[in-house]
Amino acid sequence: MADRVAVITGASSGIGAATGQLLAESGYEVVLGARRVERLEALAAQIGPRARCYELDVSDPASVERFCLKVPACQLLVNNAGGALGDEPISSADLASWRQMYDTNVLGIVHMTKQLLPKLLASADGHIVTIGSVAGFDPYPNSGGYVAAKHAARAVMDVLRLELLGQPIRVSEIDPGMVHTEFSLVRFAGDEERATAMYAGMTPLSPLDVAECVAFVANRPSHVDIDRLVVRPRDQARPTLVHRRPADADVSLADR
Ligand code: NDP
Ligand code: 8X3
Repeated sequence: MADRVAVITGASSGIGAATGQLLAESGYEVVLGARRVERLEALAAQIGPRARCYELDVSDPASVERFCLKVPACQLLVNNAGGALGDEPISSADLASWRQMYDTNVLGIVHMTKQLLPKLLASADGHIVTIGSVAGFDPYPNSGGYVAAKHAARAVMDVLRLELLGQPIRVSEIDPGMVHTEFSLVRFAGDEERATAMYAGMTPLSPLDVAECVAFVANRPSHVDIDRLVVRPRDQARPTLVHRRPADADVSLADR
């Protein structure tokens, strides 16, 4: 396992950072990518010699190409970079945000796959793991751009699996429910009060909970392809159905 290389996008925070750390601990060499390089460098220093990091904007094909040129070989690609922007209804959709969410959550997967697929196949045991979301199969109001993007990300993974049948590569999707990361802070444009309120009275998943799912999926024997893994907090049955202890059941996203 010591010579296996994993590329993790969006590794400067949350699920991506936890995945980088855990995969390194389980024997991978990890190549970390994100736009905030100083954060990547801090994480890489913490992980030690098993980690390298480079600037990466998955929505920019030139940035993806530059990044991937620095990765000579690769067995595992974790498409994690992504997130939601805003919580307005479709009637007042901010199209710039919709484009950015599509560029990052969907085309980011395509750009990374196009660049790394030859190396993944050359490894004779490649694996693409994408962090989707429960939003990718269970729509909810006031996040149409994110819901649509995660549905599209799921479609991309499903088509890839069909197209790559017979090749030495697995295609997996992990769909988390609520995870306590910077996700809500980004969605609410830095409004800490709203972001904190999202998790009031309930216990969300931690980034490590999801990283452990990535490691589990990646570390199955080569012939075992976990197509899809859905993981939620016990307190969340559907995106909009969250159990909250009454004392602090104060929510900011309309119908949660
Ligand atoms: P965070 O906001 O904590 O992390 C998001 C990561 O994505 C950051 O490292 C950020 O890095 C990176 N990123 C964003 N845009 C780009 C880009 N254009 N190019 C490269 N990296 C980018 O959130 P999470 O850890 O929660 O999110 C990780 C993934 O998990 C996302 O795909 C999200 O949709 C998904 N998810 C999250 C859930 C949650 O409740 N938190 C639930 C279900 C799925 P930087 O800004 O430095 O580029
Ligand atoms: C985000 C998960 O439950 O907040 O991808 O929609 S949820």
